[in-house]
Amino acid sequence: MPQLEASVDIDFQSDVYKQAYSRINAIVIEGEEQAYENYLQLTAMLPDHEETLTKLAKMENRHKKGFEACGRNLNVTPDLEFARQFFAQLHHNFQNAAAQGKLVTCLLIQALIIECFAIAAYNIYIPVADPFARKITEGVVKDEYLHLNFGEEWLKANFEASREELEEANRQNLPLVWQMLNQVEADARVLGMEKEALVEDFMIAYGEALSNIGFSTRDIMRMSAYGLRAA
Ligand code: PL3
Ligand code: FE2
Ligand code: FE2
Repeated sequence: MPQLEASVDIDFQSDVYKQAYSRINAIVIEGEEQAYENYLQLTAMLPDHEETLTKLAKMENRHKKGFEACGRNLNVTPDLEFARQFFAQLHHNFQNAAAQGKLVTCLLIQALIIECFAIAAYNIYIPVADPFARKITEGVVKDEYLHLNFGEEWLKANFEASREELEEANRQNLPLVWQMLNQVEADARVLGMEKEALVEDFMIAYGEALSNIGFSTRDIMRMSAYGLRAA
């Protein structure tokens, strides 16, 4: 298990580690902040689920605080400007969809794509994290499964009506994930995380989600590799 052994060799106080951490930590903080805002925004489109969505949003706010503490613990200042750029396009697509009342697209972006990205990243990070961040991340990742589950359940219950919009939203947004992974590849490796492992875990989580919603294996193969070759 190279991922587990790697943690022994990592110098969490080295300049190269802290440099990489300033960007990855910022990405996670910004991602949690946007997730918080996105779930609050979703309450307007899903008033029946207002209470649940507000709970999910509050979890995201706690996650953000947890990851801010991880940065402070290592004496790292997060590069938030970098992180805003990192999320700019996905953020734009969510806002655009929300402005058009495209609930299905918003759910695909936040509850499926972003949550699966987070689940993959956090699970890969846990064995190579410093002890403080490991504890925090273990708590966070449990919540992310609840967020993913919310999206899955709603989309499953509305599968036939959502199907076409899901396919279109997948086509537009999944290629962004591969681009984002390319952008963090070098920094993630410094933290002991391999891009191949991130891609694999993302594919598994996303494929399972699509399956739970009602897509066939054939659909999933087609959809989940969308844009991967160009990346
Ligand atoms: C929503 O709950 C969370 C949104 C956060 C998205 C995170 C994406 C992380 C990609 C960067 C890979 C390294 C992660 C390291 C973990 C501290
Ligand atoms: Fe979160
Ligand atoms: Fe989440």
